[in-house]
Amino acid sequence: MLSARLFVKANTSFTAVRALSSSAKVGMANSSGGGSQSIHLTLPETSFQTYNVEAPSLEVETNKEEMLKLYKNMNLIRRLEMAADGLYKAKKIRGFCHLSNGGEAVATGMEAGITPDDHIITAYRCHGIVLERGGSAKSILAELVGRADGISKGKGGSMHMYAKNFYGGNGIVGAQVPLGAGVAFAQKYLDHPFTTLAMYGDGASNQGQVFEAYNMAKLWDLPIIFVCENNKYGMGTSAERSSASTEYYKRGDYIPGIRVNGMDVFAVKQAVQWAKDYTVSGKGPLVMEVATYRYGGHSMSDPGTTYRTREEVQNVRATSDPITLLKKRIVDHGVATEAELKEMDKQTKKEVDAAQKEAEASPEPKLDEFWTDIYVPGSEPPIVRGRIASEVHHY
Ligand SMILES: Cc1ncc(C[n+]2csc(CCOP(=O)(O)OP(=O)(O)O)c2C)c(N)n1
Ligand SMILES: [Mg+2]
Repeated sequence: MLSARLFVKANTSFTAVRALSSSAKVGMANSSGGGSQSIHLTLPETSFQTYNVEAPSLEVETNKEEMLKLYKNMNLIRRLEMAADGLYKAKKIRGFCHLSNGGEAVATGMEAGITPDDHIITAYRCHGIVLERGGSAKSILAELVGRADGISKGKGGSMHMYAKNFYGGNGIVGAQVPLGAGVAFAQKYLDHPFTTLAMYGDGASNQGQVFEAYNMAKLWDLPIIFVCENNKYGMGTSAERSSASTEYYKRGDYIPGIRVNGMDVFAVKQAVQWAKDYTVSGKGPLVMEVATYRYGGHSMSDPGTTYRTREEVQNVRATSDPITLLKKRIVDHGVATEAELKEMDKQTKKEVDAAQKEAEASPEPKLDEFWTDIYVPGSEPPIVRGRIASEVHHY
């Protein structure tokens, strides 16, 4: 009974794949052909719900090049996570590992809506964002298997990866939210016209520190977007069980908010672009709830089937999958055929397979690396203790 109720709830905020194609049409603003031919999309009205702010436009301009790039990136994330899944099951990845299958449109849409100079901080479900922020598939997979070519030199693992203007990969639920406010404060202090996306989950949304960060951000009108990634569960607890209100976009009270269909990469891009303009214009913070879903368990140690039904997962896959949604748009607009996209998928798989091979061939980090990247060079104390009291390193 409970799972049947969740099943319905989990799908109310998604837009079915079928609903999108009817409202889209191709424009010919630039008839020179190739990647620059303008394509006009009208997003479904269900794409956005707002709180104390006017919604972004549903009219979107894109082109062939962008559509294929978004498709490629989302597929790359999915393949990468599939490779991680296999490596974990083969016991080549140890420790924690949280995958983001189902949530690809969030990472890809966010990056498409900002520039590399904007900032992102998130929790542990971070592989796709690292990829979007410029980390290579090889560097991410090498990090997962603890090798020297890893993006954190094999010392961080799944939850602790960084890239330019990306501050992790944080394992403590919610802790990244005030840190994100700090990053946004730095932008304001330095007079930089860049926004910060501070991401957290539905499970983190009720923490006190989230509301403390909201308060400081509004007091100082910081250029920050508090992105609540509502994937319907925090570990094995549904959003409805943990939150007295699941309207996470209204949780900012005095901060305006927006709920976005997080399964539609163009809706995410449009909302983030709009939110960036809003937050850097001096109007202060926004709360953005992205409605998404995770196909896998919370982490690799959770089969993800004890607190929800297999039918629920299958139903989301069948009706709201972000990659299928974009694929349909691409085909409907004559940008590429199913066969051409299949060929692209094959190529993406090959790339990830090659990256995995290279990652596994990478050496383990040298033992000297135990003592690096702890302090800013020049600020080290005379000694640092190792794993046991007698293991001491002198700088
Ligand atoms: C302070 C703290 N409390 C508890 C945990 C254990 N924990 C890890 S993830 C998680 C659930 C978080 O769910 P959500 O915020 O919805 O993120 P999601 O995993 O769905 O992406 C919990 C309770 C933790 N890592 N940190
Ligand atoms: Mg969650």
